Amino acid sequence: MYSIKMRASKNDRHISGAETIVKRESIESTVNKFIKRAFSHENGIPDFVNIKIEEIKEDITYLDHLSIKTIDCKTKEEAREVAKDILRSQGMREDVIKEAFKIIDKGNMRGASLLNLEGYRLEPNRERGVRVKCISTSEELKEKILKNNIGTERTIDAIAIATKVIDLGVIAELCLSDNLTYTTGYVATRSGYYRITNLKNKGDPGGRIFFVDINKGDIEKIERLIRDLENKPYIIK
Ligand code: PML
Repeated sequence: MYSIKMRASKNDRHISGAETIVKRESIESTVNKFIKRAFSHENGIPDFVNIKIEEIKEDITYLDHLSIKTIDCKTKEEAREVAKDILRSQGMREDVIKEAFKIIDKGNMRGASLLNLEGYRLEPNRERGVRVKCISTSEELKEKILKNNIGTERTIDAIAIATKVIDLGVIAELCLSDNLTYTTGYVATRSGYYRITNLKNKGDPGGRIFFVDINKGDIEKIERLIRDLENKPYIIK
């Protein structure tokens, strides 16, 4: 199996990214699809596109996806209350939740932020953040999501990320799309992947926060988690 990753930017600003894990015979068609995606993103035409193809030598973890539920909200305020309720139910403190939204609303996040239960940011490089890589959604799951209207194309990538991070011990994930017009975000926990409509307004920035129960001094644990988030291969079915 091979991991394929695409990253597109303009003037050093991230425009879009995608990744998957495929068999040898699907490499070419996947690369073509990713090139098309890079050049047809509503956030702009890139001046730099990076495509990386790597053989996966590690064992791949095959995992069932978190259950998906959509919660319809009419306004950003209502949506954020729903998101906060879910985060509170996982033991997150009010000030930490507030900090999480503040980080996302500031914008320009390239990767996710790791926030611990005391509200300390644990990612070693705030500019870069943490990237969840080496993941893919099975063809069956993609089809199920789209055919049954459980979610959208964006849900396909996001459910793989959310299922992987929760499996690796992240308590909850809060995500808003960096796509300027995509306003549905989500909160993921062990109990499911909650899509929340209108979690941001059109034009607002996006970002990802991983809430973790790790002390800020526990460097070994932080490094292990980042290594696994970035490199441990998962296929979500
Ligand atoms: C992103 O743009 O990558 C975030 C996607 C959020 C998807 C929410 C949904 O399931 O619709």
